[in-house]
Amino acid sequence: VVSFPREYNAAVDLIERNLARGLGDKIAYVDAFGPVTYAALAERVNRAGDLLRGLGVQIEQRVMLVLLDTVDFVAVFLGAIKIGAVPVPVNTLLAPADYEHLLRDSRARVLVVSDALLPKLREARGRSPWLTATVVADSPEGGPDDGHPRLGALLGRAAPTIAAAATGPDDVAFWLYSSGSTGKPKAAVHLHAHLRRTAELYAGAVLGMREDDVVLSAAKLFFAYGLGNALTFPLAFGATAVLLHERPTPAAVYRALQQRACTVFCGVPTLFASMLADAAHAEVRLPALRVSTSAGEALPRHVGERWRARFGSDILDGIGSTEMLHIFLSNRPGDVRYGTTGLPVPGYALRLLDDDGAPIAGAAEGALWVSGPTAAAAYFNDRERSLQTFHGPWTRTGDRYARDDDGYYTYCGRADDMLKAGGIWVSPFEVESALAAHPAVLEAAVVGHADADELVKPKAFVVARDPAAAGPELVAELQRFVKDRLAPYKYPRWIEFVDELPKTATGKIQRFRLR
Ligand code: 3SK
Repeated sequence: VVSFPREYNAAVDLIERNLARGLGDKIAYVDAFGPVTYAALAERVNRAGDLLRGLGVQIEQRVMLVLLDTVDFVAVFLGAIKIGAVPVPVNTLLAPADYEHLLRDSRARVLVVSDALLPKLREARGRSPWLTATVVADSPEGGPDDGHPRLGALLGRAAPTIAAAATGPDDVAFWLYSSGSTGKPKAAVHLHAHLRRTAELYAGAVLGMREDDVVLSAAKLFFAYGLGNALTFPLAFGATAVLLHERPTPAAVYRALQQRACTVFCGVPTLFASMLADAAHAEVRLPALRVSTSAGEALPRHVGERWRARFGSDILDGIGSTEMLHIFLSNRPGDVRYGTTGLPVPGYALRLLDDDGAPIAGAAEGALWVSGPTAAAAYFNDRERSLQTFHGPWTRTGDRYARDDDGYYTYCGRADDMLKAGGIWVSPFEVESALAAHPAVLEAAVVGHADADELVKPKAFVVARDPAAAGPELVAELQRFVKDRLAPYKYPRWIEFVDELPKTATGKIQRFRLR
């Protein structure tokens, strides 16, 4: 792990190092508009920085990005960082009222929004007392601009070279909103040093990312997992990233993986399961793929094993968080234990705490805390929730984990999703995993539900692989299936079939909504 100079700017580091290495003509990105070389990207980053300066954005001021995954996202994100401003990429799937909160909370001065998404921000824009300009970026399908300037035209008039702000490694570089499972989103404040650190600790040391990699992330860039996968890591290693602006359906992902001969694929468990279940692509093989990663929620063992059997490469299940920026606990190439989340990523320390908050040694189950050099400095303007999460060098993850004698960690569920049935703790995740092992189940979520006597028991919401099969017979079959595998008190007393499960942008099941 290299130490940082006193003056350090993350955008300069991620972009200019590749030019110094002679990679100017190499393809950095392929998006829906075509390929972009490292030299062209460097220029576009400069132009974006210059245009933001021209709009009056000053050091430490926020710029909100509501952008689909195209190279414009990368250019505006890094251009803002280069001038010392603070980009705040936000979820592109939110409702209009959510954007009003985010614009006010962040006090963003400039909004850069994809034209296809502008209609959702029309009202929110007008209600923000801080916003001074809106810039509209082209999306592949097109959309309105309501008379606001187009990003492409502004970039064309901006300067191709600019001086970087004299920032340091501990300066604020960007914010990411963490949705959590309850409450209003809160902004995790990240520093210039954090991007390079995640690249070294996870992408370099765990994934072994290198210059000849071609990376596809199904997780979007506005999400910490996607930001690392498709922005920080490829740029840190001079690799190539493929950006998908559309929804990552199995068909879209298979197409991109095949067409671009991707070597690294970053997905989430539901997508891996749907790709394996997709009969239309049952014959597809992916010979270029050397490794995949999974995060967002724990990867069921059978999904990993079936992927390995089908494609001959592994999925490395890991866990990270918006607060820690990327993955801090993960399986390793050549050392994958499906059903577990593996070992701590070197550079991060983990501990399990008991119900009294005392650290537990050896094999045990408890609340997972993490310490490492990429932890957010705080949640912006939220002292109360910062105090609950950040304790000196330690960050409370809110997850429960079991550690075995060999030091491998297995996910037990969110601390606040645990339920007690008959006075005994039940991990919803354990029941969900048992259900997901049944061939008729695509995915499942389990919550506590009170029976007629007000006693809480597990209830399951199940997405059936074949909706026509969802009925009383399947309910009885699934209940029997779980009883055969788990302690009897854990079986779901009720099963409701649903079309899909409510999830956060990061793919975590929102059990509170089901409750
Ligand atoms: O959900 C995760 O495991 C994750 C991984 C990397 C970065 C961010 C998150 C939330």
